[in-house]
Amino acid sequence: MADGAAGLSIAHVDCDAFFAAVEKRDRPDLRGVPLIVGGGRRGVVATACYLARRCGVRSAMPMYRALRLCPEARVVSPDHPRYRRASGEIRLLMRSVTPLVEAVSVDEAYLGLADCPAPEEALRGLVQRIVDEVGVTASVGLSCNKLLAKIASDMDKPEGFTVISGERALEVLRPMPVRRLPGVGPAMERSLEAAGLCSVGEVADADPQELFARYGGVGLRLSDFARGEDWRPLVTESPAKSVSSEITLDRDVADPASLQETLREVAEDLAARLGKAGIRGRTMVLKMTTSDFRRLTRSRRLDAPVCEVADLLRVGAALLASEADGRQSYRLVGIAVQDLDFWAEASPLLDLEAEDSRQRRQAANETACRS
Ligand code: TTP
Ligand code: MG
Repeated sequence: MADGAAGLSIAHVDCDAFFAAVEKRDRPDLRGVPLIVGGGRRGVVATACYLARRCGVRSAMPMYRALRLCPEARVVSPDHPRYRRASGEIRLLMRSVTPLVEAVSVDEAYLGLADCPAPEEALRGLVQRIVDEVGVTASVGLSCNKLLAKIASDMDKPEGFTVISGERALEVLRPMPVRRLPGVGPAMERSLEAAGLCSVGEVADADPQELFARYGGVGLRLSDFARGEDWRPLVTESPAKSVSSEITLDRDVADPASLQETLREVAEDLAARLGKAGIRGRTMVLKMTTSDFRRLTRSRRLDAPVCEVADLLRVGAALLASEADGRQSYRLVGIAVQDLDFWAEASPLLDLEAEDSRQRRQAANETACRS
């Protein structure tokens, strides 16, 4: 069949301010006002509507800072079951366009449209159905590979519809800052900038051998990306087996109350990742490392799959209580969920099996001060 229209074979669809959009859909009193979804004990912004973003509010920002930037904002706590339902409905609508849907997170997916005779028309129809039938808006990027499709969907948010043809790719990419390329986080960005590579065009012009010498395979991939080349296929099934989060304490802790406090942080982090990825798990595993580096795991099979912080904490706390007796000290606390239930079919791109290990600056007493 046709290779899409003029090679426009991959779309990236990403809902706009997703959690906030579902809230505004369900609560008319929240419409027309700046809205922040988030909070919880650690108090970070999950997302903000575009009105609140005008004041500078962003995902992952501490709530106190967000409210300083936008004092008139309304704040609501996340309600994941409602977001999951909307996510599932959107996924079904996507599947009515093509069976080739790679879900990247709860509100975002790539669609393979190589066999679609009129991809642009099909996508405009999809966006309209998402508005009419689910009640939220989405932005679309259509191009010839994943890299360009994702960049395109982000270019004109919210309610954007951006097509980047192969011919236009370099013109669009070259002026962008390097952090727009997949895989460039803050550390990589600093390193590239220190080497004088601030824009995508500068990376494209750099000698690939030098990038390889400096960054290994990642450097070569960046070089490809910077020239608009991306051969990653669509992956419509996820191999992820477990999702976990853990905290390495920077000094050993024996006090059960302090360990429970650490567990709470781990549970909040894991719940946020599960919520974003659209995953639940039916088995929970507590992982601990003792001060003498023995690793131990305790698991429990549950009656129903879980992803909410309250459930993770309830089961995790019970497992921890049977382990931490106040005498043994520990250097790491983590939890994982297994037997995954992919209500939003997360993508392996999220690297879910990679353990999210964070170093704590202070041990449990600092946690107590912050709470
Ligand atoms: P995103 O698609 O990254 O953000 P968004 O849909 O809110 O806004 P945008 O218009 O820029 O796409 O994430 C989808 C949802 O995932 C988001 O609504 C809330 C949740 N989320 C978090 O809980 N924490 C985070 O740090 C991020 C980035 C998202
Ligand atoms: Mg989104």
